[in-house]
Amino acid sequence: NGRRPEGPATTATVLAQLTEQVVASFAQAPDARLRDLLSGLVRHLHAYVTEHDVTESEWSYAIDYLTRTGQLSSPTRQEFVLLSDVLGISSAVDVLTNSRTPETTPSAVLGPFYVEGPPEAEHGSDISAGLPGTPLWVDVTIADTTGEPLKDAVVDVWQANEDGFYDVQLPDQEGPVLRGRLRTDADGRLTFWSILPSHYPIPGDGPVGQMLDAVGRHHYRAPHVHFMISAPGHRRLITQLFVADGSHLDSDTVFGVKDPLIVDFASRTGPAPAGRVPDGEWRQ
Ligand code: MBD
Ligand code: FE
Repeated sequence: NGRRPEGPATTATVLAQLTEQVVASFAQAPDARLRDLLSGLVRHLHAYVTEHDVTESEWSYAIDYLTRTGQLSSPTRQEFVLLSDVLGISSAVDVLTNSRTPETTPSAVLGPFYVEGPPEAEHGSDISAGLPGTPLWVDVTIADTTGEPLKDAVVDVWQANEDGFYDVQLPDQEGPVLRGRLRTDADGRLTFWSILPSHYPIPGDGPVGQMLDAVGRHHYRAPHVHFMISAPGHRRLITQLFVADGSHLDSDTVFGVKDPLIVDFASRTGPAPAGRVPDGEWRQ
């Protein structure tokens, strides 16, 4: 930055005044929450550029980076959710959410690959449409916070394929696969066939991948299945279940693994539910 003739103390004073001026500019905001959030944002960002003595070229790089993050790399995908995820901000907001409303099963981050209105799936049906992979029989019971099974809960599920790609990432995939919407039965239960999810490299061809590479971080999420559970009169629960013998449980790139969400996807062989006879191993 070169020499500052007026000295650092003067610069600090000018900066502090600037911060207070901007914060004061929000004082009349009719929405108190908006005022607090914007004031806090400005305080933190001013402190950030000050502490790190950020240069104009660094700040314009940052703006260009965020601009690229917001650009569509495909018709449905830009990378702001992903950036929030790899910086642990999504997980921080999730921890706050969960601490406010302690659940029997913890929540987990939504991620960038939920698609509204997944196809309706029958109990016992196969949401993998015969894709290659280890067959997975999912049999879960949804209960309320008192442990009472919940009937007629709407449960959206989604996951990646054997190579770690979601349907929307596959150029040759027409329409949804490895997604479904099921309703719990009178016992709060739901069952379906899928395939075992594998560890998964988050999209690496955009600004987020560039940042991970620049700092030498790997791109992997631990294998997981997503759930979004809704029922009238209940808070919605968004969560994930992680495969206990999966990789990257300790180094999930979005910091999304919680111990109670790691479950045994037990190995089985032989005849399976819903009249299936898988060739080799299947999981439950
Ligand atoms: C995913 O599949 C995911 O679930 C999250 C949270 C972030 C990136 C990719
Ligand atoms: Fe995911």
